[in-house]
Amino acid sequence: MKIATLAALVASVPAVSAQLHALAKNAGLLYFGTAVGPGDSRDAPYYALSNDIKNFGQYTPDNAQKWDATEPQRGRFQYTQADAIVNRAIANKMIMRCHTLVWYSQLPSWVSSGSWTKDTMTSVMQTHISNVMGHFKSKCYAWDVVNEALEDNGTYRNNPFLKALGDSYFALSFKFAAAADPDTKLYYNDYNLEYFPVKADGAVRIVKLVQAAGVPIHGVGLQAHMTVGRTPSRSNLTWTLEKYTSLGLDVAYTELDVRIKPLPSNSSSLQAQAKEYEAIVGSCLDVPRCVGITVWGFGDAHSWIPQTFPGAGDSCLFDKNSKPKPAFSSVSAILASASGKRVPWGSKPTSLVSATSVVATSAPVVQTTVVMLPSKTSTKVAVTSVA
Ligand code: 9MR
Repeated sequence: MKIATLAALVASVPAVSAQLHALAKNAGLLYFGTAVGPGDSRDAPYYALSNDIKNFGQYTPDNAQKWDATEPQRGRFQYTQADAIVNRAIANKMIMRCHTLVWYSQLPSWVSSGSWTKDTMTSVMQTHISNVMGHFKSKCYAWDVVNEALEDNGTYRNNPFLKALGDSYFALSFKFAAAADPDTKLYYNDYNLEYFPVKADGAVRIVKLVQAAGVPIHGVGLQAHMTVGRTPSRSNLTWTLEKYTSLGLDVAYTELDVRIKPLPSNSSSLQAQAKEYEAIVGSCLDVPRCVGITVWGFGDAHSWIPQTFPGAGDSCLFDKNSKPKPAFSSVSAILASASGKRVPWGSKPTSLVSATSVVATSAPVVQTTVVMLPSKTSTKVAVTSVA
């Protein structure tokens, strides 16, 4: 789409009446959500927006459910911060995506520096997963069970779990998770799957390992920490999402933001950003089993980007004063354009799930046929930065 056309589209959507979650639901998604954290309430306009279910129907805690927050010392579990977020979601009648259980980062030193055998690490993982998931049982629509287990070249990231257990830690994590809460959707979650086909295929390998072990896995979360000027096209993004739906899984964008560099942003970089947000949201709308979209914070004053990527920022849908940006309008417009055209996953007829003969029930989906996707050229984009 030409910039002029996009600008016309953007201008045609009155920001005040556009409400992301409401539009997403009308478009057949389960939710449009955001990450939330303890600092949110210090910014009144931001906090008010974050509690507005018409815009955000789903929360992910940014840090409160991570290992260092929930089990800082072995066997000592604490949930105060995470409970506050979950209670907010319940009060607002919002969906919770819960995040995350087995991850190399934000691990307390007793785990990262411990010396583990196969048996002791198995027991540590089982204790952690069953306590944390047990505490939030039946409150989480989905859990990111394993997070960021891949390097960008598709090899397994070295971490204490891999070191002790080899690649058996994937199936074990999902097995313990399924036992702790059989009614939640269990996800593998990672970044740069959108950029690097070799990394996306690494996630396929992990999914297949878990499936081959006879253990449930329900979804792949694509974090979508993107960079303006480098976001793949809508059709390439769709192609990546279909790698996972063809295995009988759901997909979701779980941590979306599109950072701008250099700063300050200007009207041209903000329009480019709007177009890239539109492509990402559009790709989710193109895939029947893409269940929802979560942004990793929605205001430029609250984003993690400037601290981690100096010189980059302005990555969100709202500016530093919680005013909607062109990207908010383009996302609203693309969601509005899909209104009524997409049947939500779960109630849609199986025929909509293309040739993958899957059983569409609320129970884990059983794949019965392997489908070869039409080959498409993927844009391999050179990125030097990682999320
Ligand atoms: O938003 C989180 C930030 O506050 C933390 O400092 C950071 C530390 O790793 O983690 C951020 O969240 C990450 C998420 O849990 C996993 N994907 C990448 C996110 C951004 O770093």
